[in-house]
Amino acid sequence: MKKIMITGACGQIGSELVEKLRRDYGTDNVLATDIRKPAEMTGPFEILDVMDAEKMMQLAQDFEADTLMHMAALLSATAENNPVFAWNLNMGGLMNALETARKLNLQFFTPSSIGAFGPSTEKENTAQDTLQRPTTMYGVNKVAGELLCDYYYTKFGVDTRGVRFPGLISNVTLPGGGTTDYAVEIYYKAITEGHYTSYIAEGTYMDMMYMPDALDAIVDLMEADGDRLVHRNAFNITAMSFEPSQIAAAIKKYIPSFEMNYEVDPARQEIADSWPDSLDCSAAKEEWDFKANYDLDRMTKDMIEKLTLKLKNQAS
Ligand code: VAH
Repeated sequence: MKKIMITGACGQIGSELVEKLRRDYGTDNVLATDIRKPAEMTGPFEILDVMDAEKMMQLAQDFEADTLMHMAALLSATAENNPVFAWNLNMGGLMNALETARKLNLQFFTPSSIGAFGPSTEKENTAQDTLQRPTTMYGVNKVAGELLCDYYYTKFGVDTRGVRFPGLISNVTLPGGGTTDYAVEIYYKAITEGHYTSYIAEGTYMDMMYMPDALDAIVDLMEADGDRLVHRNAFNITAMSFEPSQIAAAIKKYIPSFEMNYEVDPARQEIADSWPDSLDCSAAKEEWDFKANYDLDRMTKDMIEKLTLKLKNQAS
């Protein structure tokens, strides 16, 4: 990777991915694109609606990109509320990105998700290769996307790679429209209000990961020796699996007065119930040495330290 173009650069992953890649590869070697310009962006930026195939192609060509990271997509809860729009955007945008990668011979990354599994998949230690019958539009998009990316590799030789992200937790950009967003919101509320009402029920386990580990995984996979890859789209990866009362207990270690109660959102609970409780990541470990550095306690300590500072600065 030398010159990287990113779509969805203002999203929860995209916004931090741009910063990491600019630190690692040089600011001018990373072109950030999104449908609207962010309030702050130092470095190359272009407005791009991923449904505009011609502009996507033009931007990648003018930038002389050698890598395309396609991060623009609707997340699970939003997609479930707008299924036709979600299909058109998630699949139309992905097809435009894959066609750009094919025509310009770009290395390609796009994320899949634990949402690519459904209720008929084994919940514990979900295998890399197993049944994938998701019951959400987001999951249908992710399975179709995995198959499309593998097709572009086998049919056209595009170097496509992807990971199935668990819920991602970060202290920079709030997620929008996800089922796992509760695991981010809880930290903000713990600091600002000392209380959180969880829309996900107690006992609902989901795989999760701190954003620094997610960003490292993207770069490690993209820099991995392609000859080692048996799988490509997309690798199971996770760092931890927890349910709401466990993250609340982790927060209480640092904010003893913190309290949580539950008001379950049936729509997002139904999505969460259809996903695995824990993933088997052995393929990622064997094929490109995946590892995660943050567990629940280390992440919680870092989240509370960083968010306390950020929210204090915002208030001043
Ligand atoms: C969502 N954060 O909740 C995303 C992610 C595994 C969850 O795909 O939709």
